[in-house]
Amino acid sequence: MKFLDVAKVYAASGAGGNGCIAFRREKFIEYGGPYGGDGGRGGDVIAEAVENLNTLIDYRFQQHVKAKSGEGGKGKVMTGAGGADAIMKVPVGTEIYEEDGESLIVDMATPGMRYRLLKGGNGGFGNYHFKSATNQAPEFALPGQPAEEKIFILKLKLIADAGLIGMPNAGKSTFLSRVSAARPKIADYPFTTLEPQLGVVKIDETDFVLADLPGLIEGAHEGVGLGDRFLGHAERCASILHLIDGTSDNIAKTYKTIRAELEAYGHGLDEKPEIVALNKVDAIAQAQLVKKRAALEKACGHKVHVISGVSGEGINTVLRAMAHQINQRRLLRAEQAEYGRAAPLPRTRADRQAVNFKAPVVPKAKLTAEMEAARPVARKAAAVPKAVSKPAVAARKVAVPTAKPKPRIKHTSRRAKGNAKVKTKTAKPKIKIKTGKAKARPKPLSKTAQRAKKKQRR
Ligand SMILES: Nc1nc2c(ncn2[C@@H]2O[C@H](COP(=O)(O)OP(=O)(O)OP(=O)(O)O)[C@@H](O)[C@H]2O)c(=O)[nH]1
Ligand SMILES: [Mg+2]
Repeated sequence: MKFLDVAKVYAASGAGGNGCIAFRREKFIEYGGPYGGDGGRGGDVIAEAVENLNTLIDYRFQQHVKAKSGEGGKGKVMTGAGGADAIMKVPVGTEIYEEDGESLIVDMATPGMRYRLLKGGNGGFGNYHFKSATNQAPEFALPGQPAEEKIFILKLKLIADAGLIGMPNAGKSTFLSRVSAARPKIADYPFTTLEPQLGVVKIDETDFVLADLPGLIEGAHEGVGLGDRFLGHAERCASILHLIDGTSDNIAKTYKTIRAELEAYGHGLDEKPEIVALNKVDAIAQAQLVKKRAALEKACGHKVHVISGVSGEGINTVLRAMAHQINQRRLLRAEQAEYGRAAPLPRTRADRQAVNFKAPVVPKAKLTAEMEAARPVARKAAAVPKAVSKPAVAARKVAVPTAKPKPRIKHTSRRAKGNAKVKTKTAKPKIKIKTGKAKARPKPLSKTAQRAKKKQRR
């Protein structure tokens, strides 16, 4: 698939549907009143970062993105259907700019991220909405809100962990093909690579994405050669591998030229940690190699790796140095994500005390001992409701156990209450129940006594 890292897109959201003017006309319903529904909402234009894309080529063929408009309202107070959103799928790492290409709107840096670029218009109110006591038959409705339109510039900055930079023919593509499964074009003429190539590298326990960028030459920042437009892809890299062709004559000058281009480009690229490697050592004599290496170390001021993309010499050492830098950044990002996360709300009392340092922090053991002492008193007080009168409280049964252990009363019949003695299901031990009411109640008469009483009354 062809690589495209800049695209211009004309986008428009959906307009809102118009409100409806309608009146209720039904048999047996006089003065039905206003009956027009609201218009539907227009669709939004939403950008979504997706993982399985690594080019903006789709926007070369589809430069216009338009969301659907909302439908108008209908009679019977029916609201119009909302318009569908237009989703712009972009590769992860795409930056979306205003039309000027300078003002950044959003950086779609994380997979699955969604951002609303344009808002759909709201639907207009139907005449049912304006019904009131003073205007019972409004003959007007509102039109839907208009759509928004805008031109966006999309710029893709590949999410690679490491980038390969250097002069044309330095052996960048050869190195990428050696360390990954990528198969970029390799040839002994300058500017063989015309667009960035990605490859996945595995060294020890680390996997990372390596980007092979087109070569830089003197004056690239002014547009010479392919210019510095692809350097944007190195901006997000944790590590930069600067390859220098060991077979060339003036190695120190080559190094300084590329550094000058990085500084001219800016965007923090010149401050990134850099690993310098002298390439094609298989084609250099040992005596010359020592001299060249010393010259390069003097120019860059730090260690220079000696490698060969063809023979594979020194490649693992360079990859390990890159992996170290990448892992360091990954750790840093993980830490930032951890500390940047909002603290959870305090749930327990101890948590709240930890947050609100003014609250006295009482040791838990001490607190429970005090509470234990206070608990029975509090329970007794709670057991007597205020609304109950004193005689009623007196009449309440008070069970006094005559023996231990204390049994539970499972069932008490009325007669048992009257007899002032209760037989529990467990039978033993016996419980005496003192009841004020029970004493006052007369003993039930026997049947013969009842008959005699009746006769007396007659
Ligand atoms: N002897 C030797 N030749 C190499 C080595 N690496 C690359 N070459 C040769 O150098 C030439 C250029 O290699 P590329 O990998 O295409 O160089 P590049 O940096 O990608 O060049 P551009 O894409 O034009 O920027 C090819 O002919 C390779 O065979 C190496 O380690 N040793
Ligand atoms: Mg190349």
